[in-house]
Amino acid sequence: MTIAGTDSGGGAGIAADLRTFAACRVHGCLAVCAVTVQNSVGVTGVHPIPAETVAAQITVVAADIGLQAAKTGMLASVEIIEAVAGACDGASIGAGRATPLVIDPVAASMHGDPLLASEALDALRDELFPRATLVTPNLDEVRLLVGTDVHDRAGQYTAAKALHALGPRFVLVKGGHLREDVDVCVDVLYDGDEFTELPGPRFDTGDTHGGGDTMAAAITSRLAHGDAVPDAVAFAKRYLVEAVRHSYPLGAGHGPVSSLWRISDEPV
Ligand code: PXL
Repeated sequence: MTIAGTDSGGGAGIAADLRTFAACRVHGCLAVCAVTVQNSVGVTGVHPIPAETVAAQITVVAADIGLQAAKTGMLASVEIIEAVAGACDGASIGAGRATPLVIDPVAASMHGDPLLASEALDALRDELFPRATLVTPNLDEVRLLVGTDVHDRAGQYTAAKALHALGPRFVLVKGGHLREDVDVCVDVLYDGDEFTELPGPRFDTGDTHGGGDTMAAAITSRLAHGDAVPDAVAFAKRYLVEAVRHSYPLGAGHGPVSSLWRISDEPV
C-alpha cells in the first residue's frame, strides 16, 4: 500500500508508486492523504484529505485484502501523521510487526514547494520514525529532520547515525543531492551496526521528478515479495538507475523518471 498524495501531472506521488508496484509485480492499494494541484513547473494547490478518511482507507484494506508491505510519501499535516500512526498500529503495520513500513519523509517538491506543514516535521520524527522498518531521506530532508548539512560521504554516515537514533530499524541516506560526486550517486544504508554503500551512475538530467517515490515504492514492492531490507534496497537502486536513465521531458519544467522502464518494448 502507498499512503501518499496525488500529483495531477502524473509524475510523482501515488501515480509513481502505483506504476512502480505494477512493474515490480505487486498489486498496489492506496490511502490518499492529499490532492495536489501541480504540473511540471510547480505546485499551486495542496488539499489534505480528512485525517479519519486517511486512517479508514488503511484500516478497511488491511482488514479485507491484507497488506504485505506499506510505504508513506506526502502526509501533509500533523493530524494525518497521527491518524496514519494509529491506523498502522491497528493493522499491525510497522517495524517488528506483520507488515513492514517504509517512510519516505517527503517535505517538499523538487521545485521547493512545501508538501508537509512545517509543524508536522516533529510529528513525522516522533510518531512515525519509531514505527519505521526503513526511512529514505534525501539530503534536503536530512537537514530538516536532524539539522545536519551533508557535504560528503562522512556526512552521510554521521546523518545516518543521527537518524537511526530516532528509532527506525534501517536508514537509507540518499546521495543524489551530493555535489562532491560528479559521476556517481552513492546512497548509504545503515542498520545501526554496519554501513553499506550503494553506488550508481549519475545522469545529467533535470527530469528526475518522482525519483524518490519510485525508489521507495520499488523497495516496498520487494519487501512485499519477502526480501530482507538490504536486498530490497539493492534491487531498488538498480531499478531507479534505469528509471532515471529512461526519464523523459514533460511540460516546461521537470519531467518524470520512467518507473515503467521495466515493461517497455525498448531493449535496455
Ligand atoms: O517526489 C515527492 C512527491 C511526493 N508526493 C507528491 C509530490 C511529490 C513531488 O512533487 O507531488 C504528491
